[in-house]
Amino acid sequence: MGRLLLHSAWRASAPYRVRIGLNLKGLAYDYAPVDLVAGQQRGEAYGEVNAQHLVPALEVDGQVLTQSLSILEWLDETYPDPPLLPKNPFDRQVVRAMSTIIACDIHPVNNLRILKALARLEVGQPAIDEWVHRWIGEGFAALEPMVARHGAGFAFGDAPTLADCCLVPQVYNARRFKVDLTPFPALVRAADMAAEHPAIAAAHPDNQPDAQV
Ligand SMILES: N[C@@H](CCC(=O)N[C@@H](CS)C(=O)NCC(=O)O)C(=O)O
Repeated sequence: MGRLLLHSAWRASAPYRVRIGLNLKGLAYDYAPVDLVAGQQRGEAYGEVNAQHLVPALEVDGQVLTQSLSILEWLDETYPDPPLLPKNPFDRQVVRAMSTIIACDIHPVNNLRILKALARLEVGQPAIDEWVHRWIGEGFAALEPMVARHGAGFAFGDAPTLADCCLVPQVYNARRFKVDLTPFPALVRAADMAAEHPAIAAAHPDNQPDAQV
């Protein structure tokens, strides 16, 4: 495999997931920052990369892959070691269910474009904050017993999986929006432990070339 180029934004959680996956696989990649605050993702140039105008996009020898979960599955199929999914089909299903609670049910309703659309409808900041807290809270309430049951250090078992690729960025995001995480001790413990893994720590927003800290 030749050059990997990740179109990313330092604080955005979907590219953060892919950075974790790339680092866990030990893959070197080039980094193309997309300034979401300035709206660079909506420009014509980035539209040529990803017609959905969202990050991440991963260029592999000039071929463009989009959608963080399917990029992570592609990574796992192409570079099976270390695996991002357990071997047993029921276990794989649980890890995918944990991941999709975050990637399909929490994240899409709190994405930048949704919050901007709410603001355009003249929804005030306190109501927007309530919106974000509600959907993260509902998703985490479902995830907490799953992590408590299946986690053994990491979100599922004792090694990083696809679930950690999704959980670590979502907990980072929840803290950024000052969500009260005390009702979710198992989930927070798993995310904080995963965040210390060197490959996952290297993917942290503050460690990206476009970080503004
Ligand atoms: N389902 C997509 C979501 C991608 C996505 O929403 N990315 C956000 C950043 S986390 C984005 O590019 N937002 C730009 C915007 O809302 O304008 C994936 O998992 O890749």
